[in-house]
Amino acid sequence: MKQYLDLCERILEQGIKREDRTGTGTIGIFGCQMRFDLSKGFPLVTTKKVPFRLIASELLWFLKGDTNIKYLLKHNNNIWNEWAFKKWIESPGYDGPDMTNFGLRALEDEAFKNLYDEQMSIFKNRILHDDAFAATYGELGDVYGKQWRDWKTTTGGTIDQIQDVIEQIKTNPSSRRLIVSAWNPEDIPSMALPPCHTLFQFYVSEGKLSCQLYQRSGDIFLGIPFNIASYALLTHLIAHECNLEVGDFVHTIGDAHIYVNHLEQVNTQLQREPKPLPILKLNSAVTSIFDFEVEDIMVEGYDPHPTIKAPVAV
Ligand code: DHF
Ligand code: TMP
Repeated sequence: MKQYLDLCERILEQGIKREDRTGTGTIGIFGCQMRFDLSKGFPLVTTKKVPFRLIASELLWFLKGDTNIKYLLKHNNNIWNEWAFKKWIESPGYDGPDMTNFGLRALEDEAFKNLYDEQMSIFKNRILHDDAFAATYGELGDVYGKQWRDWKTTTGGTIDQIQDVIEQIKTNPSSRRLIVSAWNPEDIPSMALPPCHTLFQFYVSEGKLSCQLYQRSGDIFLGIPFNIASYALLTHLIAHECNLEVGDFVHTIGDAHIYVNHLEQVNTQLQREPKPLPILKLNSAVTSIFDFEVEDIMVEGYDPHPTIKAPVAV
């Protein structure tokens, strides 16, 4: 994972300070690329503990075409809660205490944080136990899952981009058009967060499947370790279904930034010695990418340095 640590170092050295949408502040650069040879181990950051289970359940959620956080909550995965919660507190149906700007306020005000934790816990409970509530307020809008599996066409039909790209990889592997796009300009206004991983392309050569992702915006400390592992896993899953070996995962990032309240955490990581990469194990009995469950996906030999906590900018 030297490339990830090199990128952190480069942003610390060359990054320009900028204000950002969340009001937190970042230092960043524009345009960078990392390349991971997936045959040399699974690229899960080792200089802090990255919860792989959450990455696997999030990817399976995308692959199911699901855009409601209820599935994630059932899998004890809380990584998308804040963005659904934000839609809820901004809706006319919400009549609890004022939660405006909860992300930043919870960091600065202990009493508010308790109030926020309480409201978030009520929200999560309702998503899990009240189907009608979940159907409306668990929805993140037409985010990844929708665009990947169920892209709306102008003629009233839909396109399953994942199914189609797998079919093309199997039947026309030398194609230069093996692309999936999550960026649907018409749908952007309905999304809780416009897709950060916007477009990816596959490439088959010498029996190996490679993937390149264009990510428009990357939170280097929190989001990027998830994104690297998620696309590495997706490449493995598709290679598994298509009887190919894995090649490279190429990760291209547009706005690559470190939030100013993650600087200490990034420095802690840079002081740590990277460990050997784990190995990914897939249940070989599962053949279709759409049939995988979390239990069918495991990493072996993952022995990371301890967790480093950081607040997520909402
Ligand atoms: N917003 C921002 N500002 N950064 C993001 O990385 C981000 N990622 C999103 C949605 N919005 C975002 C979706 N992915 C975490 C990781 C990925 C992610 C969302 C959140 C995160 O908080 N990870 C923690 C552990 C979380 C846990 O254990 O529940 C970590 O330490 O990696
Ligand atoms: P933005 O929409 O203003 O770019 O904010 C999105 C933030 O979330 C930005 O810091 C990038 C980060 N992010 C990731 O790094 N990876 C992800 O997968 C997602 C969803 C978000």
